Amino acid sequence: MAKQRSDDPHVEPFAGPAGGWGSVRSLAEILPRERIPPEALRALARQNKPDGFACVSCAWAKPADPHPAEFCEEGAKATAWELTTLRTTPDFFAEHSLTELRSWRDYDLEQHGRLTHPLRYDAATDKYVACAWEDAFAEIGAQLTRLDPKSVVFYSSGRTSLEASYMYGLMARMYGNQNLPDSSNMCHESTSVGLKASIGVPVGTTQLADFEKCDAIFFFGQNVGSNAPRMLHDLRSARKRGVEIVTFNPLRERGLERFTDPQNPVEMATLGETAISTQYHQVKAGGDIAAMMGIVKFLIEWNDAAVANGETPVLDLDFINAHTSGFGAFDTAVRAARWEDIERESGLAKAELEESARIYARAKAVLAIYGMGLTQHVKGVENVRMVVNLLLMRGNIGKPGAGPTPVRGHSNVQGQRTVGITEKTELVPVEKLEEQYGFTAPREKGLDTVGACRGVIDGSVRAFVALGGNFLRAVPETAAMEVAWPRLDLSVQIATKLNRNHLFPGKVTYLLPCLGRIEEDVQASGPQVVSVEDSTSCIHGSRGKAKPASDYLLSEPAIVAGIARQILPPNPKLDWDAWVADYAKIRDAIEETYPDLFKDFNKRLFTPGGFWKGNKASERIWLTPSRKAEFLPPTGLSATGFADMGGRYRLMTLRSNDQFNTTIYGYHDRFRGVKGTRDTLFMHAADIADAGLSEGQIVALESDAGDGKLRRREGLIVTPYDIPRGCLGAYYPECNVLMSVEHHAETSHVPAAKSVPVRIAL
Ligand SMILES: Nc1nc2c(c(=O)[nH]1)N[C@H]1C(S)=C(S)[C@@H](COP(=O)(O)OP(=O)(O)OC[C@H]3O[C@@H](n4cnc5c(=O)[nH]c(N)nc54)[C@H](O)[C@@H]3O)O[C@H]1N2
Ligand SMILES: Nc1nc2c(c(=O)[nH]1)N[C@H]1C(S)=C(S)[C@@H](COP(=O)(O)OP(=O)(O)OC[C@H]3O[C@@H](n4cnc5c(=O)[nH]c(N)nc54)[C@H](O)[C@@H]3O)O[C@H]1N2
Ligand SMILES: [Mo]
Repeated sequence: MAKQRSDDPHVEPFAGPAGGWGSVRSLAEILPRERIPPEALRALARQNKPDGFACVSCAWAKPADPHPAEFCEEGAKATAWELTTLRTTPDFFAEHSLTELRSWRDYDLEQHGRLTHPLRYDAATDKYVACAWEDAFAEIGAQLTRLDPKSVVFYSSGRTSLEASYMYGLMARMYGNQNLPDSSNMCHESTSVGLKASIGVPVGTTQLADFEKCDAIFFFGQNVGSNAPRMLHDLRSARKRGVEIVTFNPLRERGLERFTDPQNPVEMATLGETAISTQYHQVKAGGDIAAMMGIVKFLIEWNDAAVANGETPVLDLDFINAHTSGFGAFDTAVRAARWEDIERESGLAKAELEESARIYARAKAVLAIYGMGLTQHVKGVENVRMVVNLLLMRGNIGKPGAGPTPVRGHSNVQGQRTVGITEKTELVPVEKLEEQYGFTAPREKGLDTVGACRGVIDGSVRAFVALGGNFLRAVPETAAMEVAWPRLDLSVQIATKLNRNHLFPGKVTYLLPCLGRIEEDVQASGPQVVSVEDSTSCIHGSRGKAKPASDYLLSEPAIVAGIARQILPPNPKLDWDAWVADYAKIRDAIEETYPDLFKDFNKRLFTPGGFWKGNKASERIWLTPSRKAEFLPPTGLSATGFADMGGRYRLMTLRSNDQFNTTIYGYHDRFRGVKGTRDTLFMHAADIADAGLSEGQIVALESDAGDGKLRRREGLIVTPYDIPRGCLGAYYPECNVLMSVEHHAETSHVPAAKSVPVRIAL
């Protein structure tokens, strides 16, 4: 039986800061729940330290000079989640059929602890049963060999190491496809596409040291207190230096307002706290292009006046002339934009935008930090390119303290892309791989996440292999996907804990348990290390030391090799066994493929703070077709991609403070004051009144995608909240059922999870 949800769900304002005693208390609840013995806590102390393990939570940079305990509440939760002493054993599966488990909540599925044995689904009993690794590999191999490679998808989630990712991408290409969607397709792909087009690199240009040199930070759509809490240290020191932090977010997120450093005894003892944002603008969901348009409109106006009066120009005209292209068209578009449209689309008053523009115009070096609030929109790529437009106006790229700073999600999601997890041929040195391994690599574009979903639904995808993640729960269109999944010929899931995707079997189904990054990984040559790339392009070694959760676990590289050996002919140029025996050899192979990025990879692995793989845009070398940084006028002011109309709302699907993506740690969202439920529907009080609803009323949402399909989510509790009118907030992944797979960002195909058109139904 599924456990009952904690009683008395309610919402009350949270008065405390981010961090502080609240985060310490939150940990004190988690460690006993995961039955973590005190000695395991030592693992926490080694997190993000040279020769320790790279935290399995977020991708934020890890400083060379770490704090005494370089971990945060969220990192500690993620560590505890992996180190838990609870186990999901074959006995558990003997007791519970998949039909029964499908009625459980995400939380309860994972709360049984780590998977211990390789499992095969038995359709006769509707249960998973333990099997031998060699049998699993043999049958997976037989299935994949029989299928058309174009009908097979190799998904990966961004926690997987550089070593396993490189092997996985190579295996797919040698097998015959680049159907390599990853979690990045649902996340920062708008960054990868947008920044590449604008400045020639797919990643941010800044590093931690830039936080010490900036004098203003513009912060868009990232909930730092919950999703990258270690960055609060960097923001706090910037504030203490007097740096202005201008935030754009529909919600007043606590981490962006105030922070108490839980590792600072004085702040903790005195209940001191640092105010983070100096300006807070509650922009409408999808209103950032309009807001930035307002700012640049002021800059142009002030520049005109300065030039006319013979004063120093407000724009960095030398930079614009020497380094950029397209300014003329952009300038024309900005002058043509009307204030009434800007105010309506952003939801912000001209005077507010003027205040932000003043700060921008005064600052010599500006960081623009952003997250899912920009990328997960139909115009997500334009959002990113508008950030670049704003930065280029005053030369804020390629100088100390300035530049676009996308906050990546999973701890190695950026790195996976670096080493070949992509469906796009142009992002991979295919000729180099062909020469290195003696094969012909596919050139046909592979499936991304949206393509894979369409293929599962229309039946053209026949097999799905997942290296981590919870694809079926994280994607849009979850109801249709759950119906279609059992039609797959083969479903293979490589995972650490049971999740909802595992409960939907294909005709042949394996659930393969792997080591987590915190665990000791001993191979023929001895204990191994792996590596990850953080948000600032720094690469870190990671040494797991905890005792593995079970003797039957294999490492991710060993599992990939186990499959590869079955589906690929013997190759004198590639010895999978030798790679698994000694991961240093995989790193040598990575270095051979990417000599510029990974020079002396093995030697530099444990460089304090990581080693930087370099970034041409940060040197003002623009790898775009024009060899300049590109201004791009937006095609409109709204990022939502749909028209407003009566009864239609913009739904933002959000993370709470108590989850890591589809992993639900608990039912509280401390900073937003939510206790005991994830069924909250955040709504403006005036909208509640206008819609004739009342606080606490239970409603349904229906998607308003206009494609004739009914998508519905029941049981949401109407909750008055400080949120712009016309916008709603509710939690991901529970509301993914409302999302159409066709409602995604143009060109990057990131599902538009931050403005889902919905109506309220009773
Ligand atoms: N503890 C923890 N850490 C995590 C994760 C986790 O789930 N839990 N997930 C990891 C992953 S994979 C990722 S991608 C990141 C995600 O981290 P974030 O990028 O912070 O993602 P979200 O929590 O989805 O919320 C984004 C923020 O955008 C705001 N927002 C929504 N719509 C808009 C808009 O139109 N404009 C603006 N300006 N803001 C908007 C929301 O109010 C919210 O504060 O975190 C990573 N780290
Ligand atoms: N509506 C809506 N949808 C969204 C989002 C949103 O904001 N709103 N955010 C999107 C984003 S940004 C992302 S990144 C995706 C996340 O999509 P995914 O990355 O696919 O999902 P996760 O929840 O991170 O995956 C959790 C599972 O990973 C497995 N796992 C954990 N650690 C390991 C490991 O070390 N190895 C292996 N092999 N498996 C492991 C566990 O079994 C766990 O259940 O969701 C996207 N979906
Ligand atoms: Mo993400």
